[in-house]
Amino acid sequence: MPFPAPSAALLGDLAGRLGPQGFTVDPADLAPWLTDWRRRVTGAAAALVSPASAEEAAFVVARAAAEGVAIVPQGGNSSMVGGATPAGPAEGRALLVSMRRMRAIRSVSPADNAVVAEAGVVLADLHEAVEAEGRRFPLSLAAKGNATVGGLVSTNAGGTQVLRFGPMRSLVLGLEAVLPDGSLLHGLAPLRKDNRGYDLKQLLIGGEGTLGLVTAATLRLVPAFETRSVGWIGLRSAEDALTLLRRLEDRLGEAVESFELVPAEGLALVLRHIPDTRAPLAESWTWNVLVEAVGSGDIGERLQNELMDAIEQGLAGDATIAASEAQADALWKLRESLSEAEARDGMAAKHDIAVPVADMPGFMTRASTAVTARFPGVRPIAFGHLGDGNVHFNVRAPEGGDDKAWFKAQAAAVSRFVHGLVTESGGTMSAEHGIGRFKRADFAALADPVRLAAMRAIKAALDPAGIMNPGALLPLAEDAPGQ
Ligand code: 2HG
Ligand code: ZN
Repeated sequence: MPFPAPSAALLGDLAGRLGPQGFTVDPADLAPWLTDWRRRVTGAAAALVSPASAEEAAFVVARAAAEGVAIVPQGGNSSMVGGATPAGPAEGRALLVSMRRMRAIRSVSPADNAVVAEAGVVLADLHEAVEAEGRRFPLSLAAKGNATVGGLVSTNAGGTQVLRFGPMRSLVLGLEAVLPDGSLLHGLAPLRKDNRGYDLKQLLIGGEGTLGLVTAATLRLVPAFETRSVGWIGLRSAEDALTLLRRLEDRLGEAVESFELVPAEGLALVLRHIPDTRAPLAESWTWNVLVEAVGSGDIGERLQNELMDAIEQGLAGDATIAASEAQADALWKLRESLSEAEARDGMAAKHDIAVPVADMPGFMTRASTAVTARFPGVRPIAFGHLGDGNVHFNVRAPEGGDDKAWFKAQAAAVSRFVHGLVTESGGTMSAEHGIGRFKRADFAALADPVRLAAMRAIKAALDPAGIMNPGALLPLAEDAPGQ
C-alpha cells in the first residue's frame, strides 16, 4: 500500500504545536535515529517528531491519520530486530515519532507497589527512581542505559529476571496509549484485577507499535531485597546446567532470580574484546552459568553450600561466589557484554529462540549439528536465558573469511534454516526481541496461518489504513506468497 508524504499543511501544524524542541526536518537531527542499533539498516523519514505529552502525541497521530501518513514510533533505538527504523513501505514518507522527551516518572506508589512512567523513561533511570522509594522494578537487560519504557512495553521485552518475574507482559498493570485514529486510551489505574473483557493493554504489549503509540505505563514493583549473591559456575554440559537450576529452585525457592548460560567460546569472546574483564574460574569449562540469588542475610551462604554440594557430586565442575558488590558487577559484566563482544568479533546471523525448557539442551546440540552440516564452517554460539527456555542461538560467520560478504550472501538462508528447526521443535523464532523488520519474512513464512489471519484481523480493526509502524511485525504482500 503506498503511503502519502505528509503535506506542507500537516508539517506546518506539527511544527506549530510541538515547537522547535519537538519537530525537525533537518537531516542532521534525523541522522542518528535512522540506523538501527545493530547498524544493519538505514531508513529515511519525512520528519522527526518528539511529543512532550500524551496530548501532543495524540495530536500527532490524529493529524497523521487524517492524511493516511505513516508513523514509526521509536524509544531508545536499541531494537535487535529493526523494529523502530523507518525503512520499508513508508520509507522517506513516514513521521519518525520519538518518545524520548516524555521521560517523567509521574508517580511511585509503594502502597500500590506501582510506578507510572512515561514512554521515554530509560530503564536504568526507572530502576534508580524506584530504588529511592525502597522498591525494585524487576526487569533488567544489557541495553538498560538506552532502552525506554515504551519500547520495553511494545516489544514485551524479557531480559535476565524473567525466570522469577516474567517478561513485560506480567509487569504492566496499566497503559496509556494513542490508538491509530488519534484517540487517547486512558488505562493507568494500578489494578491487579480487571475483568471487563478483552485486555487491550495486552494487545499493545508486544504489538511493536503496530496497534498504537504507548505514552505511559503503570508498572508492577516488588520489595527491595536485603542482599544478593552472584555466583559463576563451570559445567560440563547444558543438561547439567538445567539439572542444577531445578535443584537450586527446589532448595532455595524463589530466591533464584537469574540463571544465565554462557558457553566457553562466548566467555572467550568477552575476554578478548571487552576491556577490564578476566576469567572467573581457573579452568575453561564447556558451559558456564551466572546465577543470582536474592534474599535475607544468609542467602550467600546457602548458595555457596548448594554449589559445593553440586561440585562434590560431580554436577558442577567449579564455582566461585562474588565476595563484594564490585565482584558481582564484574561477573554480570561478563554476561552482559556477550552481545557486544560477539558484534566486535564479526558478523553473525542472530536468533532469539525459545523451545520448551526441558528440550533446550537437546535442541542446542541438534541445531548446532544440523546448521554446521548444512552451512560448513559456520560457528554457532548459544547463550542466554536457559531457565526461560530462551537462548540466543547465533550463527557466526566462518573463521578467516570476509564476514560481511558471508552475511550478505548467507545470513538469510541460515536464519530461515534455524527458524525452521525451532518451529519443528514446537518453539518460537522470537522469544524476547520481537519480529521487527528483520524477522518479518521468516515469521510470514513459518507462522501458523491461523495465527497470522487473527493478527491481521486485529490490525485491520484497529488500524485499517495500516499507518502504525508499517513493515514491522506483520507480513507484507512480498514476504510469503500464498500466506
Ligand atoms: C542478551 O540476552 C540480549 O544479551 C542480546 O538479548 C542477545 O545479542 C544477542 O543475540
Ligand atoms: Zn537476551
